[in-house]
Amino acid sequence: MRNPILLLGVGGLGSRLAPRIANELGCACSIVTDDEKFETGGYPTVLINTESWVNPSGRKLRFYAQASLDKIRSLVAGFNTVLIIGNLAGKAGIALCPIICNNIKNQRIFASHQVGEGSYSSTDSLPPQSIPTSHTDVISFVIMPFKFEKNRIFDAGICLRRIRESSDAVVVIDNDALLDNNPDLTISQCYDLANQAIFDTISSLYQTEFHGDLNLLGVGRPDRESVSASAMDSLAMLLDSADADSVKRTLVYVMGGDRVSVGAMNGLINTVQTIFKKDNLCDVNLMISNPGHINVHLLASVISRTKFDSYDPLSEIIPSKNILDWEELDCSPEFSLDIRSVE
Ligand SMILES: Nc1nc2c(ncn2[C@@H]2O[C@H](COP(=O)(O)OP(=O)(O)OP(=O)(O)O)[C@@H](O)[C@H]2O)c(=O)[nH]1
Ligand SMILES: [Mg+2]
Repeated sequence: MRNPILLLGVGGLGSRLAPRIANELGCACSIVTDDEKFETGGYPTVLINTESWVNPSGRKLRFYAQASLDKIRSLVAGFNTVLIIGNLAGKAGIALCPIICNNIKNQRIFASHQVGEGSYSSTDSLPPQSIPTSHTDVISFVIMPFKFEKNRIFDAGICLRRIRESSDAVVVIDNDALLDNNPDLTISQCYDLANQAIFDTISSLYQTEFHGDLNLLGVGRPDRESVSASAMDSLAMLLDSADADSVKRTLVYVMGGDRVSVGAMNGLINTVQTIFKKDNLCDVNLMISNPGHINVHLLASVISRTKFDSYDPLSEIIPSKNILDWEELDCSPEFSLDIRSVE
């Protein structure tokens, strides 16, 4: 990961979480949202203008977002790493995250093309920001819906697939796995846990290596008595979304690690290694945060199938190269027809 780093909050959750993390870390933050009431707090913000639509569908929102792509490009200009925080359980996250990732990727391809061909000179009409952003790395942090959010599951599955294609790494926090393994928690406690885990992971960025795969984030509960109990929560959450055999690499975050005994730490790592059967591939990250709480998160790189593939069942049969217009994101353009479509 290379400096300068930008945290880009997308949609409702992104715009709530990104400023909080940026404030703590002291790094740059920008927001893309469709919420007119969003208080920017001084952060550079692109507001998607949906004209007269009060509650546009996701596809309508995506259509209107295309008019703001230049503004989004200038938000990320000059940054070497962009960390996108988006909610694939939310309408805005589903609508905007894929086009933002795609936009940054295409810009990268375009810029390297220009440089590769040697056709760029300072007098070209190419905007100056195209050069510094030519190697922007994109790491996307996305939240997946609860299984009862049936209307979001399919779109979230497709959206995740698109984001994987245009990001250098994706970190997934699955609300559903969190709920499955902690049914006693209230929804807001679930949110807090997931958001804290994103916060902890991004806060320890400088000690973390992301691999260009899908990374699943298992979240431990801070109210457990021991590290191993908290680690079991994270493990259960991970194994809810993927098989242990498909995990290529695991990173163990121990929050409040200064208060954990060396014996407990050793036991924890041995257990994780046994489960994933990958000797020497377990990194231990000791994080001293959250005073008073000892907590374990697991970040696992997954190489094969996850449960999210089944969110879009056809994708398991038909590869994306065989899907007509896969590169074109579906949206609802504004046409003036005699037949009204009321969304
Ligand atoms: N983990 C977590 N999930 C959230 C949070 N907020 C919303 N969600 C998920 O997103 C779903 C939709 O909630 P919304 O409040 O519409 O989310 P939003 O990000 O504001 O969505 P938009 O307004 O479309 O941007 C919820 O049912 C949750 O699954 C949060 O703070 N943490
Ligand atoms: Mg919202």
